[in-house]
This record gives sequence, structure tokens and C-alpha cells, in this order.
Amino acid sequence: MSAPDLILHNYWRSSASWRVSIALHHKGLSFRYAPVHLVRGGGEQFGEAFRSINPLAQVPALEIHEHGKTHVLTQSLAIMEWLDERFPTPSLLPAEPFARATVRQYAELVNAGIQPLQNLSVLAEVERLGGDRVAWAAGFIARGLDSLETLAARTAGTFLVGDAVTMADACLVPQLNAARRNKLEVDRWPTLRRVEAACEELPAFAQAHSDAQPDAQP
Ligand SMILES: N[C@@H](CCC(=O)N[C@@H](CS)C(=O)NCC(=O)O)C(=O)O
Repeated sequence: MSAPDLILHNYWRSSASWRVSIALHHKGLSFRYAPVHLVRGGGEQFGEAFRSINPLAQVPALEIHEHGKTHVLTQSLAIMEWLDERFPTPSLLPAEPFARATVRQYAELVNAGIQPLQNLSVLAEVERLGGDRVAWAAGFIARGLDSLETLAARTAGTFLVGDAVTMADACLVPQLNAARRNKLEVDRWPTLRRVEAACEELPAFAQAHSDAQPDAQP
């Protein structure tokens, strides 16, 4: 089966896009990178061109060109699930059902329980209402990662769930980066830090790192 032509619409600092980038690199897939600047000029995500790709005006979006057809997937977890079904090796989910559900539980903890509360539009609204955006984001990130630390201490091997990289690890690494950007001291999460260090040894994680993206700014 020939590989589809893949285009990842991304912003270098987007933690949700970073997850998909880890998954693509982990599976050794080549893809084109289409930068979407989330800040410049009020945000390219709100322009007509990008809204025709994702009406929700968020990255990531993965364009898939195959057999003369184009599909667009958004939502990083749905994209990673599709990648795992379409390109099963190496898998990003364990085989055992309870372990699979645990990986999805951790991915959702980050995806639904933390990241939406630190999203750019939400922080802009917090500021508009007179709040402190860093204090707001840091509070929710700390609460979520404290809980992930407790859970992961029971399931982690080299990685968050056992000894193979999963979608949960692809969610963890960008989230810890966001924690640092929001002035949190990450050593309070020793299990998460240990797993992050193991991930950082892997080429896929180095290639997907925000600072290594073509649109990264110093
Ligand atoms: N649940 C979505 C979250 C997507 C999301 O929030 N993306 C952020 C960047 S990490 C975004 O595009 N924000 C633009 C904005 O807030 O205007 C996913 O996992 O793909």
C-alpha cells in the first residue's frame, strides 16, 4: 500500500500539534509542514483559508491526500488514533485492553482536563476579564499534572504505561513544556520527569520538539 501525502498544519508552540508530530515521527512517516501563525496579525487560524481546513480555527489539522481524494482530520487524539490504525507499527497503544484504556485516560486527562484551559483564546479571554493569565494556566496545569503524577506512579515503566511509547507520552512531553512556560517547577512530578527524560532520548521526540520546527522563533 503506498503512503498517502500528508500535510500537518501546525504552529511550533502548539502542544496539541506537537503530539501529532511525535506520532508521525515515531512511525517514520514523512509529511509536509504547513505553519499557521497563531499570534501574528490576530492569528492566521481565524483567516478564511485556514477556517476552510478547520472551522474551529485550531491546529493541528492533518490533510491526507490519497487515491485522488483529500481528507482532513482535526483533534490530535483522533489523528493519532487514525495514524495508529492506518500505520500500526510501531503502535502507540498497548495490546492489552486495560492498558489501552489507561493510555487513553491519560491522553484525555491532558487533552480535556488541562490543555483547553491554557489555550490561547481562553487566556486572552481571562486577560480581557481582568485575570492573570499565567496564574490561571499554572493553576490548572498543576492540578492536572499532580493527578497524572499520582496515576502514573502506579503504571509507569520506562514510559507512562509500561515500557513502550504510547499516545499518553506524546501528550505528556508538550504538556510539561507548557508547564515550564507557565513558571511551574516540574521536579515536583518525579515520575513524569523520569518518563520525559526517557522520551527525550528518542529521535522522534527530538524531531518533534517545538524548538526544532521550521517556524520556531528564538
Ligand atoms: N483538542 C484539540 C485542541 C486544539 C487546540 O486547542 N489547539 C490550539 C493550539 S495548542 C489552537 O489552535 N489555539 C488557537 C486559539 O486558541 O486561537 C486537539 O487536541 O487538537
